[in-house]
Amino acid sequence: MIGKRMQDVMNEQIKHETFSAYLYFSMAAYFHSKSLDGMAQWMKAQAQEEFGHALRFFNHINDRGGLIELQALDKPQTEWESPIAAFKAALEHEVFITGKINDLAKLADEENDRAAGIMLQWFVTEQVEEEDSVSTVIDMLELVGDSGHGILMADRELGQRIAGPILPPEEEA
Ligand code: OFO
Repeated sequence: MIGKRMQDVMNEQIKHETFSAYLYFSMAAYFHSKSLDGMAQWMKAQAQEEFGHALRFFNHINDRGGLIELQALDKPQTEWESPIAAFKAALEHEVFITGKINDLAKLADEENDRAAGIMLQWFVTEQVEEEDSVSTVIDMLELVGDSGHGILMADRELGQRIAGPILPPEEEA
């Protein structure tokens, strides 16, 4: 059985992960409006991953007899100054999410909640990857600078990203 504090903070985390998806959909819409369809595709794949993250918390609360309570989402930002500004905002958001995961891991330790601790380990590793993949895009766009040709090449490259399943089949409840 999940403890009340862990249940409540995981419910909060469902909101944060779903907001991540919402924010990345908003960035995808921004990129489409600039005819950068590859970057839009990258963001849509990222948004889909975020739904998977929300679903992992949803399933964890449910599997442990807790109460799932969905919360209201804020409206995400809709415009950015440039493609690199959008990716920098995505990195800033991922750093925020990493902090939330670390807080959850700390709570799991404090409450001696081993089941949550094991589940959260996946997220600790995932956040390293999340920050790294956005940083790599930022590095690429910094190299390209203001070159229109370079931005189009980067757009083509980022459009190769394919969204995987929301959850791997073995984790679907
Ligand atoms: Fe869920 O990792 Fe990004 O936000």
